[in-house]
Amino acid sequence: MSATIQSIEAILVDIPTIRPHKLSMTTMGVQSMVIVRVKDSDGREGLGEATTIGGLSYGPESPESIKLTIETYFKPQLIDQPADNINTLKVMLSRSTRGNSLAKSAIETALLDLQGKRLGLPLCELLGGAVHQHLPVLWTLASGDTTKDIHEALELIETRRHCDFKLKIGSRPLMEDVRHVAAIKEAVGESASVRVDVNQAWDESTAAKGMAELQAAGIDLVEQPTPMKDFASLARLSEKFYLPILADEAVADAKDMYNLAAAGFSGAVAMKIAKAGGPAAVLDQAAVASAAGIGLYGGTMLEGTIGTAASLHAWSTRETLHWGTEMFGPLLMKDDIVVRPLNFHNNGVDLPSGPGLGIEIDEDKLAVYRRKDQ
Ligand code: MUC
Ligand code: MG
Repeated sequence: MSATIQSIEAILVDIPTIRPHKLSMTTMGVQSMVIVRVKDSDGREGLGEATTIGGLSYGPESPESIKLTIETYFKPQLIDQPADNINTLKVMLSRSTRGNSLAKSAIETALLDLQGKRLGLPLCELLGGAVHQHLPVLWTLASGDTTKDIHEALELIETRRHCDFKLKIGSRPLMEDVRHVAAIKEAVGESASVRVDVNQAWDESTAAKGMAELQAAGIDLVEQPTPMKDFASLARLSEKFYLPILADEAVADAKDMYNLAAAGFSGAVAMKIAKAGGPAAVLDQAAVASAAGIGLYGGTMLEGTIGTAASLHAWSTRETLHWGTEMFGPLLMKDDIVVRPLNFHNNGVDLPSGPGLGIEIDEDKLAVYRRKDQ
């Protein structure tokens, strides 16, 4: 008889960031994660994570709403069900619950981790196997201060922790942002790739001017310049400039990817397990993007080690990640809640080994950082 699901816990965890992380819509000083623990009748445990950016400022799910969705709506459906038939469990949740892709992603991750532990296989092998064991990782410069960002970048290049950078812009007047970006590009030089993320802050005409300036400054990629639902503007801008666009907030799942490609968009997509509903679900989107000739990029919601590892297992199965990944989330936090942190080196990170995610919770650290009033 197969093992059944016996308990599900969703734990709020708050870890301060190493410095303020400034995006166009908010500045983060702490990262709040929802850590999911699913236990089966054989005593095994699967881990998952759902993490938002700045509570509700980035997207419609908050850490508190994710905990509530999982404990109040998902848990009663999942308890006593066979743990090994993940597809059937996912169909059940998608029939009963619209949206809530972050909560679904944490559950899919935990069920895959559990399955991997049961079978003695790494999560990537449940997805067909890893093509890569080491994945490139860029770093986001987002202190909001040009001199600090340059200092941070040069140190990271020197230690070979990162050679590519993403800058968060969009909250300041356009030409101020352009000067900030151009100064950083000039300081890091030709060998470093510099990209920007506007996080939807521009209208189309500001974006056209911004892209012309950024193209001239030697920037390699412009992420989500215009509002997420404005597919037509992304398609028009992608026709106008050779500087490519990375669609992020616009594309959550395979269907969005299909619609954006059908609207005439070319460029690349930031895949995120949180937007798509999990490390298996996101690969449907990757297949649509690849079929449409759209480049792949391993995106993050600034997850901790559990969500980052789940994403790495998914990205490792793709032949080509045209723009690499940004799976640096654990490095943005002052501390971690796992026994063995991920190994970041050589401008990238190693895919963790061992059954499932290959990640183990440090119970003492979890006790320190779990929110006290839950
Ligand atoms: C985003 O929109 O890309 C990912 C990296 C980062 O610095 O912020 C996130 C969100
Ligand atoms: Mg983005």
